[in-house]
Amino acid sequence: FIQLDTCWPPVSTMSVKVNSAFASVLLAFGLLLPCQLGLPTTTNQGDRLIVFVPTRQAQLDWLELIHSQAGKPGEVGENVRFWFGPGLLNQETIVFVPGGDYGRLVAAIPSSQDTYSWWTVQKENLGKLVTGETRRSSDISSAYRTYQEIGDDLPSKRIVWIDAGIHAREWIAPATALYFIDKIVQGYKSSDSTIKSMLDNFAFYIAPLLNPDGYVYSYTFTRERLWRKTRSAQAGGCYGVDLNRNFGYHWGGQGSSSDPCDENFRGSSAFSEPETRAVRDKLLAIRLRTISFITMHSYGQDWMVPYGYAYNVSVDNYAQMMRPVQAAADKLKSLGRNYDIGNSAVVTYPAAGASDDYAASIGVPYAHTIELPDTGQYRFLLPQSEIPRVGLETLEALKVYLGYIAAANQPRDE
Ligand code: 0X9
Ligand code: ZN
Repeated sequence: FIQLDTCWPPVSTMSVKVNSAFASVLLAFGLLLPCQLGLPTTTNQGDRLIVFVPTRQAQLDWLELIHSQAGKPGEVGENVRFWFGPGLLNQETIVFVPGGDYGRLVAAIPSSQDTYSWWTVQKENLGKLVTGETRRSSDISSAYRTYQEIGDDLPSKRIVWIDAGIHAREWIAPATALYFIDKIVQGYKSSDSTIKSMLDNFAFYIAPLLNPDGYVYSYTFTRERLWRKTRSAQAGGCYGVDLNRNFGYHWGGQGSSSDPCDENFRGSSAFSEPETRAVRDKLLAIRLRTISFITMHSYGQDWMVPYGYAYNVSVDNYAQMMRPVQAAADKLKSLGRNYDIGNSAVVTYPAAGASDDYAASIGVPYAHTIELPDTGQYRFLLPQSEIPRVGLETLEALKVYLGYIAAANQPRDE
């Protein structure tokens, strides 16, 4: 999951959180701009790091004794921290000594019977490092970040949800989601005013690959490039569920199949799949803050509005929902790309159990399936040379769309 956010005024920061609810691997990175004040101040003056090299058993025994005194009130070793060791003879033992304990410890060190000292102070000014490290830097990776900066949530922002890759073969969708992430991060850093206001207005929750198993299968060239579903084992020796038929709103209806071998297999029950459950659980958790839900697919060049589980069913706020969509389509048209807009069953076909319907059903004010290019020349096999154009036009369209929503809507309170 990728979450893009900025600090609420007056401070500004941006964080990107990536974690996959679907894979066992957790990937997380922080990406920030200057945000908050530095560390709380504690005095660690006089803290030192001492390196001991015991060459005699008595010295090693003494280190063990000090080691055993950790946390024991009144003992010399009470506050001493062993960062390394004690180990064997002739091995370094690294010890952190708080400033207030230094004198007492040094007085207790058994004197060397050799011509050289068996210990040296490696860092006299460790306290400065402990307290003096500030994280002020506009560069993502050149400073340590706070928990909040790395991924805590900012409840005041309205959320824009963007997902992609729920269908394995629709490769342009995850590519476009990644393009979007890249450009808004770059744009924010370079103070692009439109992108800055977009990120000041909204928190972005972006899941660029909702169906990783299917995507991997499609991406493995010896397998099936045109695979659509997941890869879970099903009855009858067939594989996969169409995740976009597995959501729990009018699950089982038109355009979905009960046949595990069918491309539109809906699964054994609503939310039978971990991928759809993960989406559901996250969406429910952020429901009241989420103003827009966008799921990216291909192909067809359509920007759609629920409901799509049947013909002649519509959301109550259809007209309201269509306004920013119209603005987006106008923008796309000016960029030479014709999009069809409207009710999803009409624009494509009835398909029950899809995520756009589910998002609308739980009260998200704007919910869309976007079918990215093209319209039939390459279909699912759009060459990757098209990524920059599709990425750019989609970014421009989303800017217009979100600008419209930002102007027309206040935060929800329910
Ligand atoms: O069939 C789908 O899931 C989507 N088209 S695709 O070719 N990408 O598979 C369209 C879904 C539209 N939404 C609803 N009908 N609810
Ligand atoms: Zn699709």
